[in-house]
Amino acid sequence: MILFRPAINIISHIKPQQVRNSKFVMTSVSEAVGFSAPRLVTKKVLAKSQSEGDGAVVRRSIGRPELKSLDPFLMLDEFSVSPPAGFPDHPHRGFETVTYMLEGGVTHQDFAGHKGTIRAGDVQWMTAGRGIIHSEMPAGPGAQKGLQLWVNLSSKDKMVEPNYQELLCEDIKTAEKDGVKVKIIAGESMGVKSSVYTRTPTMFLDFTLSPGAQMHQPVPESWNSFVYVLEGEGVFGSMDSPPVSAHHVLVLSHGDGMSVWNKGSKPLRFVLIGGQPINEPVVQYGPFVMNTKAEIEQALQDYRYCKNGFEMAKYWRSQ
Ligand code: FJE
Ligand code: FE
Repeated sequence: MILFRPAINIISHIKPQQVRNSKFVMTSVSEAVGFSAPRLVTKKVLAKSQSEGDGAVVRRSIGRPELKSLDPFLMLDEFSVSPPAGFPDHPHRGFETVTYMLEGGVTHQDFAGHKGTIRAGDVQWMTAGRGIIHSEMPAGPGAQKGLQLWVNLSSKDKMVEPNYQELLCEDIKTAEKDGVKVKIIAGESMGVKSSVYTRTPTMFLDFTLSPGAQMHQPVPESWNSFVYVLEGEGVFGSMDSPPVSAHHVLVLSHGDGMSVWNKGSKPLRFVLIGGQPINEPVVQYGPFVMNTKAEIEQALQDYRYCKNGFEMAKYWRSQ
């Protein structure tokens, strides 16, 4: 399969003047890379701070009223928790939570005795499946920061046994070329593959581009995808689009890949997340995400009476 072709579609709308003057344009057309159908930005939303859990602050991007969900994604929060704030004992059913630490650490404890701390650069990919009750609390003084993504599960996976995949920073594969660094949390970039198993096929890439750098990342054609900007400013989708700053989410159109340029003077850091749509009805009631209202009623009953996956809840409290 040929992933890269000369970017006729990208080059065509650039004036010759720009090509000569801009250091961001390749020196010859043969060096240019692009896609037969480049993904463009269809929606840009600022993730404003709000409070969540017990005194925690989150910038919600996916999941806010203007962007309720983007199949298979239910929520993306950029969170900051300082003691005594946190996310005390709460349940989940029917989806996965992916916690990726940016600064500091978060300690999690669950009702099955699973306990641990993830720190900057570590990721926890938790499949709640039929049920988890856990706490997620700051691991040290001051602000502990990260991203939490909720990935839906298809009806056949909603009631699977809960599972954890934990990757320490040093176990997360990276690739680097021409001023572009990428941490491959899920999926593949620059020929490097993550070992994380995603029940819902998902890509989760953390890119840092030096000033002047550009990159072109293939994304499976039919997947939904979005960018969340963490630091700096980036030009996404097409070369002549306006730069986008931190805390914005960009929904991308369908296509076979996305291009980015760092035309700023500071490093640009963003995550590119994509997933295969599940195309099933979604009924969400807080931390329970099922296909029907009846299944939500069932989840509430199971939680209340400690049944069907919530057995361990009977006497458990986090320490
Ligand atoms: C939750 C409210 C919540 N974003 N980011 C309601 F806050 C939560 C929840 C989180 C969460 C946890 C971390 Cl560590 C990071 C988060 C929301 O736990 F699950 C419901 N239902
Ligand atoms: Fe949780």
